[in-house]
Amino acid sequence: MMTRRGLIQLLGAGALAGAAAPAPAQELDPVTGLSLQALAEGRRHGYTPVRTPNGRSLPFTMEDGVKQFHLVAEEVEHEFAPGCRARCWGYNGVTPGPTIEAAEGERVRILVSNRLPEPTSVHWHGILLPNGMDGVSGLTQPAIQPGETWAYEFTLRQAGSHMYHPHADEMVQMALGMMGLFIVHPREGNADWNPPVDRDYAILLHNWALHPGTSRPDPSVMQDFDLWSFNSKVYPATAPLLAKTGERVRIRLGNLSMWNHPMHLHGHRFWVTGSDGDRWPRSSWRPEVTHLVGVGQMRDLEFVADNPGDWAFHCHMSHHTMNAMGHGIPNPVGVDQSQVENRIRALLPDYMAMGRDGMHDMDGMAMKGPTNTLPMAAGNGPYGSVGMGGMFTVLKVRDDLQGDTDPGWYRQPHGTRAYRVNKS
Ligand SMILES: [Cu+2]
Repeated sequence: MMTRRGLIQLLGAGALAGAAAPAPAQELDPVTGLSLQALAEGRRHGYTPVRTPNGRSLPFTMEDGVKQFHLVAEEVEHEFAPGCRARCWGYNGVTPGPTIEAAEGERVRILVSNRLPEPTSVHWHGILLPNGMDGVSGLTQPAIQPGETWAYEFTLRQAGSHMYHPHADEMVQMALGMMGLFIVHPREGNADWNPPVDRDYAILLHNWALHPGTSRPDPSVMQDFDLWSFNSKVYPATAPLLAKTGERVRIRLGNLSMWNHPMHLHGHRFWVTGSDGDRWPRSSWRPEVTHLVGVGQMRDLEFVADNPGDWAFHCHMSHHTMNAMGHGIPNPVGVDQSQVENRIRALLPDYMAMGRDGMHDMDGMAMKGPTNTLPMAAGNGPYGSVGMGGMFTVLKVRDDLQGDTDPGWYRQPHGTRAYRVNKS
């Protein structure tokens, strides 16, 4: 008869073998779109795996009880939205790099291979670790030279929302897209994280100086950026956030851009429940509809999706919900340009006099920009142009949501939509 101790040993060995053996890492669950590996880890530790809109989690292998990841720093071909591509830098073929997910208490090893033309390093932003694992080139380690692979290894002593990014030529490497999310799930039974969420989204906020007509982000720009992104995508290419009515949702927001972003959610009140510092005590949670995510910060927003509809979620800096546009131009609002338009066309054949009555006509339908350049605002909703770009997406709350399938546009119940009073 098997002793209790023997049974535990057998189960332990089985669990280890199961984790180490097949690695169906890239195989996706058809219902949620999450990887089978991430779902299995969530079941094992009792958490909901994180969803990275327009992105994915980094697969791992188990090596002698250590959860091992491999990041490859390299140049990547990236599409911000259809019609706009650029040569960026990232990890494993994408920007932002894949999301690293692990559980509180686990030991992780992260191999970093440098396929860039210059030295790099990786800093684990917000993670408590030994000094020599902090990834600050020159200070805590020599830089990782092109062609080299280095290993970082540490035990996760905390749960929370964190990030990773280079700490070598940061200005250039981050401006070109090198960054990623590092989510540490709470160990099972950690009451600080109650109630658990049904959907856990994670988004990195960033800005890019991809000047009209070019295809390589310009790292020298400090303020006047051309593109503002969620996980390196701009609206209308940002994936919608989905929730079934009644589900508890978390949105983890990290900001590695050069601006602060007041993030605004329509139709719901959320609670700010934590930062990359830690899970906040319940007494510090507060209800908001707009919350500032400062440069270098992370914030966790949580709410119950109790209001069906298509709800805007966006940065409230109005230039941050725009795609490429000129700054520092003369103000055209209210100026009759009809006499000068033809004279300018003699010099610039495609010139369009615009902006007299506002800039709504600068959306994708009306205006064609230089090659590889998105219109300032675009996106079509059920009632016409949404006239947005950049840091904008839609939270879709539905009673009958099926898995992670986009349910299309919301059908508002009769008599619940704003209505026209007179014809113009
Ligand atoms: Cu913003």
